[in-house]
Amino acid sequence: MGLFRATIEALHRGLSKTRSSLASPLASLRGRTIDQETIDELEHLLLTSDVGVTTTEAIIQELRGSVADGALKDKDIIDILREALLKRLQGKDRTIAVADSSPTAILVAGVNGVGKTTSVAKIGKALRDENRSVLLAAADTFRAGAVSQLTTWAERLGIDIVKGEQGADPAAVTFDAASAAIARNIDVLLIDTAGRLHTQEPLMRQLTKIQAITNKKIDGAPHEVLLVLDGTQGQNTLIQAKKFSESIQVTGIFLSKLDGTARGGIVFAIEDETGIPVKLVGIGERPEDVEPFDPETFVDALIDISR
Ligand SMILES: Nc1nc2c(ncn2[C@@H]2O[C@H](COP(=O)(O)OP(=O)(O)O)[C@@H](O)[C@H]2O)c(=O)[nH]1
Ligand SMILES: [Mg+2]
Repeated sequence: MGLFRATIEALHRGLSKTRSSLASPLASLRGRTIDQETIDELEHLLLTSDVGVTTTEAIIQELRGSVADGALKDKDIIDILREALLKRLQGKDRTIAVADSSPTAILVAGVNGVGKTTSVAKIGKALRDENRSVLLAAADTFRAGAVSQLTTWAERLGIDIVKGEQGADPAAVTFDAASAAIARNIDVLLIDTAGRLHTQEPLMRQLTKIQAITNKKIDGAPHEVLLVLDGTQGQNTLIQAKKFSESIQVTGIFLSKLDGTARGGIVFAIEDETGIPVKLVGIGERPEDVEPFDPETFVDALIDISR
């Protein structure tokens, strides 16, 4: 789905905190002879930027070999790192899946407060801006105020919504919304769900049920199951990704709040540890603050290649 356009300016703004943790110290390594000592410093830098042990070790090990071979003598440390980081992110399908025949159903899940509802609004707006018809399903019937929060977004964005009473069965709301999506010939159905902890067994089962109901109503649905992870939560997100994957088949990650963290490096840890591609990133609270995750744009913004 040619959904989103990545703009380096927007990401650059959003990632300003991450950049201060990674790019500034990185800049001080610039111009230095790349020897084992420089590599040591780079290793420390990557580890403190939440890039994670797996990615850091993989990159550092390769670089040590190249230093020993004398292959890096005349190279710029930034170019080398850029190449190494990009290599880690290559070969993943980051497109948003689309149904052969409408509607496409996108299920959005995650723990409390990570930005699920906001992300649903963001995706809804992006789709609507491309003249696609969108329907929201307010399947978070658990938390007080959740339905009205999504309803407010729907009204602001001029998007239709299907909802139930607070406390209603979210699977029933999903069923109604899927039926409406078919009846109204909607392009994309976006299903917002309640936040839940992976320790809350009944709630996790409910999510499995929502997924199953969607599939029963719409062929091949949900076409995307996006897990929203909060970029400010660091290593905690890894546990969430693993646990949710045990209940539902997560097809992509929406990494929210990248504007609020100095830990953009978490993208590498998430992909290395879970194998799930980051597909979209949230860089603010406004509905337009969403970007597709494009490795090149992201790495350039992260290490500030353009300045
Ligand atoms: N800075 C920032 N805040 C965000 C982002 N996405 C969501 N939020 C905020 O996070 C809070 C929780 O969002 P909400 O969508 O209600 O989370 P939910 O409980 O997962 O549905 C709200 O204050 C949002 O405005 C983001 O990308 N950046
Ligand atoms: Mg919500």
